Amino acid sequence: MSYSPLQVERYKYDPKLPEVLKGDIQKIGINPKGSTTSESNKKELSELFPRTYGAPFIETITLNEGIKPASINIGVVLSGGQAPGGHNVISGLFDAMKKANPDSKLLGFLRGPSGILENKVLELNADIIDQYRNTGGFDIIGSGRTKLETTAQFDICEDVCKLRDISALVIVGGDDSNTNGAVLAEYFKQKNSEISVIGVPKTIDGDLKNEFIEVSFGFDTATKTYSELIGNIEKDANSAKKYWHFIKLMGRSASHICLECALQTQPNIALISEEIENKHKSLTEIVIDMVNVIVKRSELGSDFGIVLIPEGLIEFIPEMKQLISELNTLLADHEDHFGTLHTFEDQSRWINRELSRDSSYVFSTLPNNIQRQLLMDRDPHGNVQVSRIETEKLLIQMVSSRLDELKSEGKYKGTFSSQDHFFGYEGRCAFPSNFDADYCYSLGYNAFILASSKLTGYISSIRNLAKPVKEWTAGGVPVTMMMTMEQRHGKMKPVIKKAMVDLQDKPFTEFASKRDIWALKSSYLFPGAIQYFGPSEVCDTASITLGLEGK
Ligand code: FBP
Repeated sequence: MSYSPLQVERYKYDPKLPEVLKGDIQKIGINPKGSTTSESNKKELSELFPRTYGAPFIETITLNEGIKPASINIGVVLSGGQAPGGHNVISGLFDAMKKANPDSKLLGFLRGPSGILENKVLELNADIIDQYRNTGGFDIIGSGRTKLETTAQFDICEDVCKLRDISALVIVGGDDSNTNGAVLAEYFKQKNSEISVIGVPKTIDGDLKNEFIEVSFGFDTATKTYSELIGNIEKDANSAKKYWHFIKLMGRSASHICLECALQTQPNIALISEEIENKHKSLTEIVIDMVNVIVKRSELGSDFGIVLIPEGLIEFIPEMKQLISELNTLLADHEDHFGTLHTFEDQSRWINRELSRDSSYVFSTLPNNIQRQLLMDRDPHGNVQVSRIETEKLLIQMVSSRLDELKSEGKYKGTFSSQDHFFGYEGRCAFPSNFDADYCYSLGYNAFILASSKLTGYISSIRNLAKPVKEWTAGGVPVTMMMTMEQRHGKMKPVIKKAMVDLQDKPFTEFASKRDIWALKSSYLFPGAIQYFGPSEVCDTASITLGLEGK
C-alpha cells in the first residue's frame, strides 16, 4: 500500500477532544436532565414510541468516582452518502471503548445497513483503524442506502446482534437513518431486548440540524472543498474575462451548501431554493433576474461571472414542482404502458396527452435534454432523481435565448459564453478539515459513553461548536425530541424535520444584504485549499454558517 505525503501526516494528527471528554474515561458518565417532549405531535409520537418517548436530555459529565465498564461488543454501521469524518467517528468510538476496557470489540457492518441484514461484519482492530484515522471516505467498512424500516428487518437486526453478542448499535446517518434508528430502539425495548441504538448526525447537506444538533458532520469539509474550487474558478473567470460559469452544488433539497459557499466565495449570483419558493418565483422570473445581472455587468465591461445553483432548485419552482409531481404519479400509475414506449418521441407524445394543460405547456417549453432527464428512471420511491437533472444547463440555455432576444431588440451588446459545472462527489470524501476531524472523533467518543451508559434511541450531540474545541459540550438527545409527523408517500410518518435555509436567520440575511454588491462588482473571495497545518485561524475555523448562527 502506498500513501500520499499528506495521508502520512494526517495519520499523525491527534484529534482534539472537548475538555469534558478528555479525562479518565472511567470517570466520564452521564447526567440525565428531566424528561423531554417533541416539539409537535406530542400525542401521536408518545403513542408511537411508548417506551422511548420522554427520555431525559443527557449531559456528559465527569463523575467523582470511576467505574470500570464491563467489556462490550459494539456494532457500527455507516448509512447513506459519504461525508468527510466518518472514519473519525469510528476511531473515536474505538479509542473510547478500548480505553474503557481493552477486551471490548468493535464490529463494523459492511456496506451499510444491508450488512446487518446479511450478517456481514469486519472486526475493527487497531491495525485497521490506524489506516483510516483522519482520512476521508467511508471505505473502512463501506456504506449503503438500504433502509431499516420493517419489523422483519428489525427481527433480523436483533438476531444478528444476539449472534454477535452486540449490546449496542451505532448508526451513522442522516435524518432518515436516525429516524429508523429510533424506531428500531423502540422495537428492541418492546421486545425486552437490551441492545441500545445510538445515532451520529451525518450528511454533507447540512439539513440535519436543530436546537440540539448544531451541524451534521461533513458539511464543513464539503463546503470548504467546493469553495476552494469555486474560488479557483472565480480567479480563472477574472483572469480570462470571457466566461459565465454556472456551478451546481450538491445538497439535495436544502440550499445550505450553496449558501455557505456563497458566503465563502462572494459570487455574482447564488440562487437559494427556499427564497425562490417563498417568493413563488417562476422559472422565467429566475431567468429574467439572472439576465438583468448579466446585462448590467456587460454594460460595466464584464462579460463574465459566477452563478451558484443549489442541487434541488428545480423542485422549488412552483410550475416545475407541479410538473414533477404529475410526472411521478403518471409514471408510477402507468409503469407498464410507459415501458412499451421505446422512443423518446412516443414517450413525450403520450406524456403531453396525459399531463394537465399547465404542466403540458411547461413540459413543452423545456429543452429536449431536460425533457429526457425528467422521464429518466425513478428512484426507489418512484420520484424523479432531481440530482440528475442538469439545472445548470437548463438555466444556461434559457438565459442564452433571452439574451439573444435582447440582442435582436438592441438591448444587449455583450457576448455570453458559458461553462457548466456540477460539484458534488468531489467534496464528499476529502480529508476531513480539522473541524470535522475533531468533531467526528468527539461524536464517536461520546457515542461510546452513551452506549455504555445503556441509553437507547439517542443521538450523540456535541455542541458549542463555534467556540474552541476545549469549550465544546457533549451529551445525548432523545431522537423523539427532534421528531414531528409528516406525510410521506401518502402516510403520516414520524420524521426528524429536515432543516431548510431559514430566511430570517443570519446566514441568509447576511448573504441577502451583500448580494447586490457582489452581483455587479467582482468581489470574489478565494478561500484556497483546506489547510490542515498552520495558524489556527486558517486551520481550525468552522463554517461561516455556524459562526453566524451563533449557537
Ligand atoms: P446523505 O443524505 O445520505 O448524506 O447523502 C447526501 C447526498 O450527497 C446528497 O447531497 C445527494 O443528493 C445524494 O447524496 C447523492 O446520492 P448518491 O450518492 O446515491 O448518488
